[in-house]
Amino acid sequence: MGYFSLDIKKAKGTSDTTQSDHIERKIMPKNADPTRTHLNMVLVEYPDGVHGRDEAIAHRLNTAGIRRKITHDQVRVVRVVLSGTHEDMMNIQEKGKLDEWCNDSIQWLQATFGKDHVVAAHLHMDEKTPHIHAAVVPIVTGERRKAKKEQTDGKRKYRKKTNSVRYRDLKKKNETLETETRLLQEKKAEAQEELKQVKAEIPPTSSKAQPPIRQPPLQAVWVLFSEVEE
Ligand SMILES: [Mn+2]
Repeated sequence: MGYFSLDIKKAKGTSDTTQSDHIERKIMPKNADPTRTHLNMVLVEYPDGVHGRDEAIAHRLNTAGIRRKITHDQVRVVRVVLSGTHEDMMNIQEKGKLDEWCNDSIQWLQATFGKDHVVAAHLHMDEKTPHIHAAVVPIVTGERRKAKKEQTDGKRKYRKKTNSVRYRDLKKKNETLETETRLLQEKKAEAQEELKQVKAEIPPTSSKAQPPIRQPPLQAVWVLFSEVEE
């Protein structure tokens, strides 16, 4: 008996372009065999007008009805790689069952993460072992499990501050601002003093701006050279 392998990673940043370029072979990875790249397959159909993995991710985010702004630190896509041991995958391929394996894998992804969230999937045949790269957009329509857990645990995330707490916070904030103001005033006084000293050290003649030296027009220079040469 062999193993099925599942690798799940969140993509960092606001787009996953580099990863898409590798998956779609716009950038050829060193370990890929270009003579077999034509065997790679797109396993999830894109909506009309959507071309490729990047657009599919963006399209899902734009059409999922998200009402709140997505912050820069929120995960936009989860990378899922499905494969198996080399022996098993070769065995599946030799028996002509790779299509079946792909179908099963896509069905599992859709059943697990929701059909609309599985926005892209590519079968790679040009590396050592056949595998699928899937892109899952992690949108949750209900409450997040973590938020729900916090509520049941009794620690509400946004508790209203009591007036005494607010008074303490505001007092501290004011004190900080006063200190910052004082420091800035001191800095300003120092800078002004320095400016005065430097100004006093400048000799009076050099303070006058020199008139700019006029360069002859370029064409005139060229004519001059031609005349000299001929
Ligand atoms: Mn790959």
